[in-house]
Order: sequence, then C-alpha cells, then structure tokens
Amino acid sequence: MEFPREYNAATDFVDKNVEQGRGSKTAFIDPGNSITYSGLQDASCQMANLLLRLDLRREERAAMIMLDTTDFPVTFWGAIRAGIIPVPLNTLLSTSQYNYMLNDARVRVLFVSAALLPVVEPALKDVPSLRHVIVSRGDAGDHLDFSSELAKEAKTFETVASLNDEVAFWLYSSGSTGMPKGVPHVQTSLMTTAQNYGQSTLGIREDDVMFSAAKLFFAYGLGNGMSFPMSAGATAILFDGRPTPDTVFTALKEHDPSIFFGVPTLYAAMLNEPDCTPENGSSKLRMCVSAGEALPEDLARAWKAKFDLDILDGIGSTELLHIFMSNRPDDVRYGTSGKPVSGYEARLLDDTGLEVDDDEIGELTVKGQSAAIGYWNQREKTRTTFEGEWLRTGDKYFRDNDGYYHYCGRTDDMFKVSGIWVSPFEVESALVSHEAVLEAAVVPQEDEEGLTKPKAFVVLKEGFESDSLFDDLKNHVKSEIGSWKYPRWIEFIDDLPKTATGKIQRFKLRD
Ligand code: 3UK
Repeated sequence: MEFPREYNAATDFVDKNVEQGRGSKTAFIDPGNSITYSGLQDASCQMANLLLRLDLRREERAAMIMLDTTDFPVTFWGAIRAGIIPVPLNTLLSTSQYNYMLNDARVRVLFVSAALLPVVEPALKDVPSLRHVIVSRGDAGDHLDFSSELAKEAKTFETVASLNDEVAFWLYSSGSTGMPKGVPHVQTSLMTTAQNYGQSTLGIREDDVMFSAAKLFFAYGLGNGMSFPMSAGATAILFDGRPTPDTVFTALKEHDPSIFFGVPTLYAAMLNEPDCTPENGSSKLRMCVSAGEALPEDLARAWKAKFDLDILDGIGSTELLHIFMSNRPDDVRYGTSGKPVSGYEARLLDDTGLEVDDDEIGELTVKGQSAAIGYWNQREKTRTTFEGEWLRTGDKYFRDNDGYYHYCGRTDDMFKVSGIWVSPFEVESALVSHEAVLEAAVVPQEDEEGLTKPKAFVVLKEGFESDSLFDDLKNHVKSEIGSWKYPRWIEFIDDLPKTATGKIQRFKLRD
C-alpha cells in the first residue's frame, strides 16, 4: 500500500467521508448520542483548537481513559488532526497502573469519563507533566468539562501536515505479566489494517452497521468499532457499559448490526444463556468475528448450529495493531487461526531461528506494514521483539498441510509431559468440548516424583456438580487428544483469572 509522504490519518478517515458526500450519515451511535460524519469533522476540529488553546505542542501526549461514547472518536481524531498523540488507556485498570502509565507517557492532558474519576483521580497526584484534566459525560468537579470546553472552539482547523511515518497514537500492550508497555503507531497503520483486514478479509461495506463488544481502547476494538467502519463510510454502535450476554443481546436487538465482534469468553457466555436465540439477536447479522484468544472449535460449531453463522477467528496483536492471520468468510477452518491476511507474511521458527516443517510447532513471526515502531523507552524488549521487518509474537503455532495455522499457546505457557510438548490450549479445548464445562485453564504442575503433568482449573456450566466429574473429564480428554495429556488434577472454581482484555492469566494459576 502506498501513502503520500505527507499524510494525516484524520484527513483520510474523517474528512474524506464528508468530501465523498457522507456528511449527514451517522458515523457513531452511543446509548445517549449519535454523531454524523460532518458532526465528527466539526467536533474534531474543535478538539484540535481546544488542545492548542490548552497549550499542547505537537507530539505531546494526551491520555484517554474513556468509555465508548462519541466523545472517544472526537478526542482521538481531534488530537491526530493537531499532531498531538492520543493514548487510549484501558478503562478497567487500577489507580497505581494509571499513575504508572500517565508518568511513563509523560501525559500533558488527560481525557477521562466522569464515571471513572473515582479510580483515576487519586492517580493524578504525582504526575508532574500533567496540566489539564477534561471530564466527559458527567460532573467535572474541579476539572474542565468536555462539552462546554469544546463548544467554545471554532469548527475549522488546518490539519497538521504530518508525515506518513510519523507517530500518530500510542496504545499500551496489556501484557499478562509486568507493567504495560507503550506501543507507538504511525499515521498509516490504521488505514493499513482497515484495508488489509477490514476491507480485503471481511469485505466491510458502506451499508454495514458494526458492533464490537471489545472496547475502543483495545486495538481489536479500535479497529472494529472505529477505524474499520470509518474506512468504509459505515456506522458503528458504541456501548459504554460492561459487555455481558444480557447487554450485548440488548444492543444486537436494538441496533440490528450486520457485523459483530466478540471474544471467545463472551461467545461462550452468550451461548450459555437460555435466551440465546436468533430472535433475540440482530435480524441483519451477516458476520461474527472472534479474536483476543483462540476460539475453541466446539464453540464455533455450537454458534453455527444456533445462528447459522460462522465465527471468523483471527489473531492480532497490539504491536501489529490488528488481525494479521485469519479465517475468511469463504474459507473457514474451525479450530485454526486460518491463514495470513493479505499484506502479511508469516513464518514459524524453531529455537535456532530456522523455519520448521509443516505439522511442527514453531514461534510465529510476522511481517507487515502495520507494525508499531517499537516499545516506548524499552530498548531491550524492542530489540528482541521487533527484529527488522519481522515481529516475534511469542505464540506457538503449527501449520498443517493445507496451510492453516493451529494455535498451540504462548511460548512460555507450553510445557512437556513425558518428553512431549503439551499445549495448554489443546487440553483446555478438549475440556471445554465436554457438556459440563464452561471454561478451563491448564498449567503444568509437578507430581510427587517431580515430573511435570497438566493440572486443570475448570469453571462448570450452571446446573452441573463437580462431584462425579473428575473421572469423566479425564477420560474425555484422553479420548479427545491423547492419553498422556489428560489433567492429573482438576480444581473446580467459579472464575478464571483474566486480564482486562479477557486473556487467561495462567501464570496466576501456577504454583
Ligand atoms: C493472543 C490470540 C490465539 C496471542 C488483538 C485482535 O489480542 C490482541 O492483542 P493483544 O496485544 O494480544 C496479542 C496476543 O493475544 N491472541 C489474540 N488473538 C488470538 N491467540 N488466537 C487468536 N485468535 O497470544 C497474541 O500474541 O492484547 C486481537 C486485533 C487486535 C489485537 N490487538
């Protein structure tokens, strides 16, 4: 994909829609508001003017701890228009994590949803770089109020002539261990992912209405719920609450989206609802997408049986911004991550850096134009992850003879039993395919002889008792995937520990 040297993403995503005659079309709908493409153009210009009035300079960082409402795209595009770097942060974190990230990014202005102030306010104490706090949707207290500040500004702005390789925005990688890392992305990354995946793989159209249960602060949600719909002049549904089966079914019924984006845990929880019927969903749904974690084959089949729709599983990362390997509408292989998305190349490497053969497990490395420039102020991690044009994902995969990629787990979650690699994911999938199991996590544990064996943590579906299930589940795993892989211990628990983006934190379950 070619981009002119001078390129500002706000021109390409916002202004182009107005230019092409979609000014009066609704771009975003949230539970209390909606905004057209013209409205977004005006408001993002007002935001750019506001940032300059607050004395922000080019390349300074504006953090966003914002729920999914129309204020999010207004802030994000307004900042980019002005050459200021928006840094969306996960809205589910703790005071100390916010304090860490605000300092790490040396944030100058913070946009925060009023509902999040109780957690965020105490994080603002020791942030020497911070000058202004702007509160969206609610009582601003001693801070500035989002809409009244915006209303003071003019609706025209001369968009900054940024360069195509210039940093446009950052994300923070959730990282299942350690503190989150800043991931700076350049101006062209958003359009690159929108074309590679949104248009070429999914075939998003102007008449689509898209709803992402994954929030905008997460790279997955940022694409699904903002840049992809905008790249096609479509409409996105935003929801500022918690995505439970209940709230998601309500949104599906109310807005009739044509494309739905979720994560495996949510699909599982939705299927487990008695009210999970096509009548309670969207009448226009034509496509469902899953990412964030591997989608168990059984879950995809159960969904297909109920809704007569495939769930397209694809793997993406914060570092590559969005999905780089995926199933396609006309080419679905359940239980796999599909094949590389157009615009990306994939290699599976052994420990010495050589490519492995088909059916052998290696670490997935990926090459593509949407890669971030590295990690902010983390040189060592940058050098071991971003290897020239190739990016190490930290994921283990094998490719079958037909070219489909099968997920086997994170590099550091894999372990050996009797000298043979066991993928925790494979054992978990086998467990989940049992009728009583809602979710499962598998970790290595040493037995009395000091040998490593799988241990499982299992969350049961409602109405099932753990009493007689141990033998049943053991035998089920043995018959599904091989006799040495069955869990020697099973602990039944109510919930699995997860990151705010829904990934199982297996390290917390290890001894
Ligand atoms: C794991 C998957 C198996 C994998 C993301 C879509 O998840 C996203 O980004 P993160 O930086 O995490 C990246 C890691 O998550 N993963 C994601 N999807 C899958 N594993 N099958 C999948 N389908 O370990 C990967 O390295 O939080 C997902 C779009 C954008 C994203 N940033």
